[in-house]
Amino acid sequence: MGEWRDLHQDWVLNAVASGGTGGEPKIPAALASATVPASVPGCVHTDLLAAGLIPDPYLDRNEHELRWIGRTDWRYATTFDWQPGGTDRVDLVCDGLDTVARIELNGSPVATTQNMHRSYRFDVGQHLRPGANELVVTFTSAQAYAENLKDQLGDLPGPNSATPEPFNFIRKMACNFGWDWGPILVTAGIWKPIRLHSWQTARLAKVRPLVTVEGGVGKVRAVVEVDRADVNAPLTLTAEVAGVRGRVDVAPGETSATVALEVPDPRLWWPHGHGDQPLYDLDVALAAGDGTALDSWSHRIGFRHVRLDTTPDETGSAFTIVVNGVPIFARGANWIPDDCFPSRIGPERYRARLQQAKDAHIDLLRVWGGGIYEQEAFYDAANELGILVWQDFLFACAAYPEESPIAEEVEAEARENVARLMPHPSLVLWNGNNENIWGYFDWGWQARLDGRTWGKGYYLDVLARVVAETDPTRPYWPGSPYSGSFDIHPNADDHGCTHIWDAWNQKDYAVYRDYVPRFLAEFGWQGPPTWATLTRAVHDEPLASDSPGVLSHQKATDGNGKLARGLAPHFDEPTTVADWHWVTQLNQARALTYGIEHFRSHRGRCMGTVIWQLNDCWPVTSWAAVDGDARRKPLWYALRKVYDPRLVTVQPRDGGLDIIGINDGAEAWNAEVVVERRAFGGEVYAQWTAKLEVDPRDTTAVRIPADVATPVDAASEVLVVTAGDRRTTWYFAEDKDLAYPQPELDVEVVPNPSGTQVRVAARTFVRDLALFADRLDPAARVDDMLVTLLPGETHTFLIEGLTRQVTREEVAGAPVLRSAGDGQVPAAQAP
Ligand code: BMA
Repeated sequence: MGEWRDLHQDWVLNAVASGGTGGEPKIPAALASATVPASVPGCVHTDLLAAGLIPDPYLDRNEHELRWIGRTDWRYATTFDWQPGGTDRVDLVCDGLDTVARIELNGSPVATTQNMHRSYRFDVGQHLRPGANELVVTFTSAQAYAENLKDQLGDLPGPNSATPEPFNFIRKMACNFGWDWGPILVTAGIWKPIRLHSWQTARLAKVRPLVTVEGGVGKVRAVVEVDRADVNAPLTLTAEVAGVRGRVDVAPGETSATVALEVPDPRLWWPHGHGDQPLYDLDVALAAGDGTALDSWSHRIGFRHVRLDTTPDETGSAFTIVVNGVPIFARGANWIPDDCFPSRIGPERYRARLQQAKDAHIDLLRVWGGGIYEQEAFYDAANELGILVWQDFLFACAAYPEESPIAEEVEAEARENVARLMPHPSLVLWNGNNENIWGYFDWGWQARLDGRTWGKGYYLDVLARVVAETDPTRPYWPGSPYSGSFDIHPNADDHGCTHIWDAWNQKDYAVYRDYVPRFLAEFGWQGPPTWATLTRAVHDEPLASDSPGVLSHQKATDGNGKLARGLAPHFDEPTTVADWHWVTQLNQARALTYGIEHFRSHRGRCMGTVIWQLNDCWPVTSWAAVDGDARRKPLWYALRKVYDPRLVTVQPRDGGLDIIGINDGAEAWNAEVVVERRAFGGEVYAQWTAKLEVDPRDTTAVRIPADVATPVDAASEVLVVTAGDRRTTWYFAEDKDLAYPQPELDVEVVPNPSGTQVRVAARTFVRDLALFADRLDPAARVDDMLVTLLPGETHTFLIEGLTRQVTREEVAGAPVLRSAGDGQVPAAQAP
């Protein structure tokens, strides 16, 4: 068997040159001659931070002082002892180099690379020597490389950004160049493992398991490519899964072979909520003709069939993910890199973030095209948790050149990553790009392009071909949004997948009801990060929604203006930073609740909602549900409610109000519905009951009688709709026009073995009661939020992670305990 050896020790780092243009800051004097201990895997920024040489780029406005790092060339060097082991080959294997690298071993050039998204293997036997060896990897400034290529190929249109950066001229995580939620931190470094691999005779170069289910039979074709040191050696290849074993001979000279296995009646893998996630070990082994083991490969796989249903119908064409024959309504979220420095993201963090997604009933994550093909641990967690993964190829919001060297890099990167990720049953869809076809249609690109390439060849040809040749078990779709044809607008409501951004950017979330997309792959609303996260990152005195640090942690064009204009139709203008923080967060939760309830009520025609976005890469005001310090924003709690597989909602339809029961599960849902129209004061003005019967994976509408649905005083009444153990409320006016009573709450703090309980008894009607545990202790979290109580009702919150005892007085009011309208009490009534 071959032998692997990590080369992760004793690295140091030096700045070697400033590749910057245009008067950018040069290397600070203190760093110019410094030799810094380097972590491998890792990156320059985190090493400089660990050495105390730069301030934390995530804090205050530090990011802006650190632009020089991305404009500098960096040299990584290590020495290691090596003794010849008598093997045929010794390869240097680099799982990930970020990005423009020159590798030298003992002073001899080994290779140059220019793609963060690929791995590399080089035969270095001739450069190694017994005893001490020196390995040097020098990174050219990615910024300078991209700017040079842009100058060479000519600029291409990108997003409507105030600071256009050349991210489309380099195969590197695009959002490192800044995004409307991310800072500009252009990294460099050995971001994944780097190792020596010594091997003999032959090795497994690539294993592509084609896994599907036909007629109840699990079919696995392990398609293998072999790398030979000995061209003439006879080899055997075996593969085994679920006790079924197959073997083929690989004749001398042959470099590929396939083992086909059939597993009768395997347990099927399902997204959560639809079934279990059984995983089977697939073991592939390569041996010499005499039976000596040479190499092995193992991966957990899952048996499931997937297709994308895009069948034309009377209203357009569908976009439905069908797993094991069952059309799935995707309750999704978009995923961005969880850190600007992705080498910091390990298996535990991936697992925790995906668990947060699952806990909010999210069953699909879309890995967005401005980030990375995520690390194995991401997909492993998705396999285990039953979360479907839609993977974008890495193109976002810009025209991309189809010329050399980008074209060759794109194809190589696609071939490698499609093969790398195909063992994962969670991966169900490959998508060509994010918003580039839309950009071509609507963002004025065509005039600027004047006939030059922009990526169409990738999306319609290259990537489609790579998926079809490498992994024909998975569907490919050219873009998001895309209608399926260049004759139909890419963002057409009736076809394919859609993004809705006019709500946030120009209009109001009320316009969500003007759309019934077939599959909504992006829509979102901003809100600030949690208070603990904001105040860890920003130390402005005084802190305000527009103080310098807060503004630097708001990257969207006119983001604060949009937050304010988005509040105006719904809430009174907040006057303190604490009220701004609470009300903008609440409005974010309201916006997505409003949209998702509407879209899910059209289940059937619409078969998915993928919110923008689950997570953040640093502390920032953004569309995320979970902030950059992993804390859950009110939106997360709202998602857990509206993504409940069984949801009851009230929707205006045809001049009246309908109760809609939505059932994503495989069992019928039958419940008695009780509708009450109540005054905020508690009086019941009308009551009506009905039966709600919802078939599996279906919706049912029940019309509320007009007299029940019509208020006497729109400002002070609420419809309370109970369906079995689910409840929802409907209001006849916006918050700013509602006459909420001043909340009267009896609060009790009860220490408890699993945390601290806060029991809140409402003497008045209280809407969207929220307890902000992070205001008490940054380490604390609360189990629930946005709870509506009728007079006389009680709710108990559980706070976990408190590092100190808290008192009733601390908990009982703002800023810890908040509710809708509590900051809007007219000044005359305020205490
Ligand atoms: C879409 C996304 C992202 C962006 C988001 C918010 O355009 O694809 O590029 O961050 O909207 O503006």
